[in-house]
Amino acid sequence: MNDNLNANLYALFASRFPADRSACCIETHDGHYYSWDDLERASARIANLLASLGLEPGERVAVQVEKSPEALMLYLATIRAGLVYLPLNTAYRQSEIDYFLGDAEPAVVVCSPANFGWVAQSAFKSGTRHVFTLDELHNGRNSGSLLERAAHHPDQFQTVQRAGDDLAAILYTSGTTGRSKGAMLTHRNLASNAEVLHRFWHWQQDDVLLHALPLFHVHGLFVASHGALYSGSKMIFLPRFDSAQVMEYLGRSTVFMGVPTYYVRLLADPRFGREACRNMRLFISGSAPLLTETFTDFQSRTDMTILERYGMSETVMLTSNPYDGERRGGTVGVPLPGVSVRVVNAGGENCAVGDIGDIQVKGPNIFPGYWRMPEKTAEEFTADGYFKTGDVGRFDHDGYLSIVGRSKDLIISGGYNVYPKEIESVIDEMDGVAESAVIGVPHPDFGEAVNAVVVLKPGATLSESDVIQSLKARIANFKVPKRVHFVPELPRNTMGKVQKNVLRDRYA
Ligand code: MCA
Ligand code: AMP
Repeated sequence: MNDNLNANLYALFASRFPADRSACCIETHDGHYYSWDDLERASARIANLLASLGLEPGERVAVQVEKSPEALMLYLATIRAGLVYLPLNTAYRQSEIDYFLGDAEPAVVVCSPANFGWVAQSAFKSGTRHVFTLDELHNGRNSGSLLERAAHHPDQFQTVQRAGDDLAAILYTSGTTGRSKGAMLTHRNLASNAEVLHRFWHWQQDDVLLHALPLFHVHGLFVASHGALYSGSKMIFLPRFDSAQVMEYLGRSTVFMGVPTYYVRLLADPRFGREACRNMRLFISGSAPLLTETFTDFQSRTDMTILERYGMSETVMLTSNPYDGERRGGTVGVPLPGVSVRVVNAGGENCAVGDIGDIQVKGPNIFPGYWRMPEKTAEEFTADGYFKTGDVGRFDHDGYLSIVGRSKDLIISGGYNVYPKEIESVIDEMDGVAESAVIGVPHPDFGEAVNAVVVLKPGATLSESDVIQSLKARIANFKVPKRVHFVPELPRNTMGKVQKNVLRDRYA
């Protein structure tokens, strides 16, 4: 089959890797170098291993591992083999993993050795046939690790033929009501966004991306690494964001992407300024609102302007401030080429310039729906095919979009989404709790911090630390409230609905 006709995302990337495959593709913080050739061969070996398991195209490979070049190779191998990649936040605990694996029913699960026992248990319960660790030692041995097994397979692999609308990945996003939903993303969704961002942000092959984001979300995986893979540019991989380490590498990098917390933390270091950024071409921010204060502080400290963009797991990137034109603070820029963005009123009509309404979007990057949730999917699209983002915004006269709020009850803490409903359900199950409300309050580092407001049953003696400790055992740490406030009753409106705005004002 002609590879040019193959809509497999990997085939697209491979067609754009540098001619010199011995060039450096990934450099790690601990001094390891991987060439493009290494990337191709390692992903071929893993793809061969996956193929040898007799999986059908479209089966899921769920992955909860620490960030590493090998994790990226596993992602690429999954795509190459025609399988569907399901990345999982390393902070997720057992009850969260139980749900994701039960819902997605992956054929393969890859986890870290420290979690092997409970993840394997959860995986086999959900019908998973194969559980691996990636390459780390397990009980002092590395037998059974995916990479060790893959080493016995050939380093050439014919990328599996896929159509544009075949699934490439599923990303779980929490729901305002009920459980998390798996946003299905196709090869076309991801390819179209990579192409558009490549042009819009003026990626060049000699760019060097300083990669400090996690690899299990859209930002680190589909925006950052896809940008570098598509333009054949080198990446410097840091295991996590650390401002001192980022500064150490900025002098050798040209592009950096982060959530607003990264910029707040860089600016908190007095050494950060023009000199540190002398080699840099582009700083991009997204995943949460960038405060105007951070935007202007950054400008005055570095003489550079952060480019803010906006996206979602369901849609990848939607809007961006321009590369050449004015980057306007407090806005997320203009719709990307090929993406249609509209702001509508309660009646579904387009709002006038400056008027606030619901943001709806359409384009080749918009997901086809939620995994095994056709009714939920139907609810989230309009009759004319626009996806309802749940974000609220307005356009200005020059076509720049500002996000002014959310119609969905969502907290974004340090770039991670937290859905109050999920945390409230876990708190409400605790002995002694009558009811609870979870809110986001402004936080200097995380943008918003999760706070819980709890009403106890008569006679109950739970303390703030009891609630926090109990939550830490059950949910990912970034979702755990930083503060728990006890009140005799929750404020309600005449309809009986909890007035979260009153609580937000009280605890801000
Ligand atoms: C860690 N902690 C947090 C967060 N991260 N608390 C609230 N919010 C957070 N985001 C807590 C831990 O539970 C721990 O608490 C304490 O902080 C220290 O943990 P540590 O791991 O050391 O924190 P850190 O390394 O400083 O991490 C903070 C971080 C990280 C660097 C801001 O959260 C991060 O990299 N965030 C980026 C998220 C991201 O990639 N989002 C993109 C989503 P304790 O001590 O009590 O245990 S993709 C997306 O949104 C869309 C599509 C888009 O537009 O991009
Ligand atoms: P996720 O569900 O993780 O894909 O997060 C998507 C949500 O993050 C969007 O619906 C927005 O609410 C928010 N978001 C992403 N980028 C920005 C931004 N630049 N400014 C404000 N909110 C953003």
